[in-house]
Amino acid sequence: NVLTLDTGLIALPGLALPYAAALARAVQELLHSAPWRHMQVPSGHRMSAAQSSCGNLGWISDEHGYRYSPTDPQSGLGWPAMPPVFKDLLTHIAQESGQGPLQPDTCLINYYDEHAHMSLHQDRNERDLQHPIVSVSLGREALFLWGGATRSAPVRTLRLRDGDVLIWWGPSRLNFHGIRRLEGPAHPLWGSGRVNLTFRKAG
Ligand code: MD5
Ligand code: FE
Repeated sequence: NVLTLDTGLIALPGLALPYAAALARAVQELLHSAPWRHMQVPSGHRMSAAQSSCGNLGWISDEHGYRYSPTDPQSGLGWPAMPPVFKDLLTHIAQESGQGPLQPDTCLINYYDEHAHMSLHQDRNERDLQHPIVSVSLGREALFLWGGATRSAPVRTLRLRDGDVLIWWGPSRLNFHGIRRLEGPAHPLWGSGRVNLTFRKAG
């Protein structure tokens, strides 16, 4: 079941549901070496969503700005490897979507509690913006803000549910987007929170 939401944006609702338990175990495991942290942004504020990363690179932010780093600044070590279940899921996503091959070198893991949000922004720290981005939603439902090529373009609100997979490329790749807030009932694995896995080829 592949839905076209926009030019360069498709959704595969619930595609990750069969992987939910294995994904939760893999996330909990990699948090032992790269725990959740609330990164500082150049304005000096800290993000309300907590983050971790795995793969050859990890997305980081500090007083100097946003970038990808081969090491976790908190440990000084490399990021945890991409867990096998992440790779299995990506293979499945590539098959079902016809997008691919997907060759991400990083997965950013965002954690939202009931107070967290992510303001409208563009993702432009990746070296080659031609590669698609894959997002996997786990846990509680979120209101996703889907804007346009400029900050002032109209913004639609989409609901991202447990197990939903979205793929962005081409004309949608630089669109403004964000998370307004979580909604709906608690989740059996993630409680009142939500986890988003964002797979990118950044290097
Ligand atoms: C989330 N994460 O649910 C959101 C949604 C982020 C981020 O936005 O940067 O961590 S993933 C939505 C997304 C990701 C990458 C590109 C685009 C949307 N896009 O080109 O619109 O935690
Ligand atoms: Fe983003």
